[in-house]
Amino acid sequence: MVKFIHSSDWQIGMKGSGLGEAASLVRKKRIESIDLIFKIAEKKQVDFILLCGDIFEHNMISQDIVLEVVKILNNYPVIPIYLLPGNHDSIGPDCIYNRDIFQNIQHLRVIKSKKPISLGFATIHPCPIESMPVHIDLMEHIPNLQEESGIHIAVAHGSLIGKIPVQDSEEIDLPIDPKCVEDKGLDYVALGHWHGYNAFKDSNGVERIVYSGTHEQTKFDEKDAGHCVFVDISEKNAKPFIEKISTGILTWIDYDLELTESDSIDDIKHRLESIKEIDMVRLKISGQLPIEMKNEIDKIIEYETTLHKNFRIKDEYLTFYIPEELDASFDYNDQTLDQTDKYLNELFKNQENSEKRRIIALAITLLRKYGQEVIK
Ligand SMILES: [Mn+2]
Repeated sequence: MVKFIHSSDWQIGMKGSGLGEAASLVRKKRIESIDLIFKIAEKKQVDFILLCGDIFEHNMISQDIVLEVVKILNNYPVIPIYLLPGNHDSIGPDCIYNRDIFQNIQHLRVIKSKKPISLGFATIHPCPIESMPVHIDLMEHIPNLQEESGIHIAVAHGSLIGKIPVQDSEEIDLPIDPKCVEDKGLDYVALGHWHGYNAFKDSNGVERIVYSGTHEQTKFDEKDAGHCVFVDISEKNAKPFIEKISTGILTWIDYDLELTESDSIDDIKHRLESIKEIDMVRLKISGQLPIEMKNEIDKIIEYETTLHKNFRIKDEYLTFYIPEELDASFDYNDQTLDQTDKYLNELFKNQENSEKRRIIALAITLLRKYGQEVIK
């Protein structure tokens, strides 16, 4: 029987330059959330933690950041850690794990060779990236283990052939053949490289190939990121118990807000209520609305920007159309503004050019928005 935590792609030290002001927060949280992985490992009383590459964003990460990570690892000295480098923290003369600090961590073993690691109750079969690029199956060297006793776990950092749009193994970097489970007789294949959680079934319908995904989401567009995986395998050929456990501190959402003319301002506010607690929001807003709604929509969006740690808006599919007639009954409590509004309404009525009508309608909308403010 073996119990372990599978994690990967911490990408510590990543810049997050696409995240604007929130980048420093994302950098900080991804270090903090490492602690959650260890807390889970402790609670589950695992035999070890298996890290599947790209733990650091690159090999030149500053020593200050390295120290922050090592401090966390050293808070849990009884949990053995097996770390396979990926393509970001790649093996070589500059490898980040060559630094003295890592040699001193007694419970950490950085895996740089293909030699199987026997733990007695189970065997880890490493598939290190020895040089880049790699165009042959990373699992090629693993022998057939069908007749071998004990539980066999492979660990690799790469892409499963045929599970991403590029089908040809010659064209994908770091290829892994998904048939490795059947071909080699593996009980579990722990993978890193993809940032979302993903589990794949073997020909018997048993999930044995798993990407834990990153422990803390790095950007929008990552599906099902922010987890580690707890694995419990009772014996060779048994169905592994696999539990995806949340470790992400920051919450992210890509939210589509489709608006129609029949949506009231209250409806829109109500729909946005559902995302108010989310830290990182990318709002795609689309629809065709009458121009009178523009002010209110702008106000809602302006307020929404204050609710999140990072707020992106994509509104190129939101258009405002010009109605046949504008509501002429607007009272500013100011004679000059009343007359200006009336004048613009006359111009609107008499104008036939649609582009000019749009501009006049917008002018009326803006006058109504700011006119009231100036006479307050
Ligand atoms: Mn990678």
